[in-house]
Amino acid sequence: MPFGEIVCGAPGSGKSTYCYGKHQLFTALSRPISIVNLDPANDNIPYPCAIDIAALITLQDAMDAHGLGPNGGMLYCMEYLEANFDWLEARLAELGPDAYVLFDIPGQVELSTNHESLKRIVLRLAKIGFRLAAVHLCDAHYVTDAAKYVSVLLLSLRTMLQLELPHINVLSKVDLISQYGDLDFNLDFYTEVQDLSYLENTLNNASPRYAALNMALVSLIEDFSLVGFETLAVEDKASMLHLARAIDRATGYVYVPPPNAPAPPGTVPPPAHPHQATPSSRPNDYALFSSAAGPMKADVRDVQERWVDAKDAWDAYERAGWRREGEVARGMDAERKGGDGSEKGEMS
Ligand SMILES: Nc1nc2c(ncn2[C@@H]2O[C@H](COP(=O)(O)OP(=O)(O)OP(=O)(O)O)[C@@H](O)[C@H]2O)c(=O)[nH]1
Ligand SMILES: [Mg+2]
Repeated sequence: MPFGEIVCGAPGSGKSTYCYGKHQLFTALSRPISIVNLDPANDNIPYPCAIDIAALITLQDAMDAHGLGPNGGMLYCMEYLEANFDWLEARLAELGPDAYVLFDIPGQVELSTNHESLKRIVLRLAKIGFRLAAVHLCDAHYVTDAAKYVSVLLLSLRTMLQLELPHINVLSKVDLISQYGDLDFNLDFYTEVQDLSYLENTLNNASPRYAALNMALVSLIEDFSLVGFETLAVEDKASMLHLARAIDRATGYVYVPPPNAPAPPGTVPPPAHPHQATPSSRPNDYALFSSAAGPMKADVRDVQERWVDAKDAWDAYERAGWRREGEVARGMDAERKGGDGSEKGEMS
């Protein structure tokens, strides 16, 4: 059964970078992954692209053929893709039944909030067997301003209601958040969408005229308590792994490594003879149920410490770690080459 993610979000929220980061991570983990670019305006695709909408239609084609501007052209491209869904279906079928597919969606938000084509494409993907989650990226800098945070909450809620998929909202580029000044509250206030009445003062100060309306919107979001956020710093492996796990839980994806895959660190090796097994042995502890139902390890307080409270100290600590790794690698390289700089043969 193929699984996948609809990677959506406002322009520049980090969708293509996330797809590329996930491709690198999953390739290193030997997990299957393919990326489908559905953004006809994506000229510089950073990742290896399994299927590219440009092979069907480009934004320029749509604009030239119908005298449309870039935004109208984008909507036309999505409608054209919907009308030619069998083109996409045939190419997806080539990826095989066990494919894990990221769909990189254009940043035009009406595609995921009120235009019907993307929704119908998603429905048809579900019909051909895809188990999908929507991964909705929002730039983390919006949480530094109460009014922008309210608009992000509304956008996330609207996207959720439109796509009707298991939904993960993500505050992307959290590594940059400290650049935008101090947060009024800790990060968990924003990610868990805690008591939003605390935003009242700031909202009142920003636009006193619409304070009551803002508070009505806020209480609507609170009443349904549907919105929450994960965080993402795409260069940070722990952050990517945490998000991947949250998405796996949402789709019900369980990765069982192939029999010849190297076991991850900490796995208890199987006994040499079956009769030597002791009750404390935990063979295959990285497989099915431990990955599906195990606890989520990372905590948003760790994210707060890493990227807000002690960012400089953590950056310095990581840099020192990379330097040490580099020195070790260089030392091993020099040893392998020998004193005269020539490669030592295996047999010498
Ligand atoms: N520091 C930092 N920068 C990021 C991160 N994710 C993305 N970026 C940067 O954000 C910018 C926009 O990223 P893209 O991946 O092109 O965003 P997009 O959502 O695909 O944009 P559109 O396709 O135009 O809608 C790029 O300069 C990325 O390098 C992140 O986690 N941390
Ligand atoms: Mg993009």
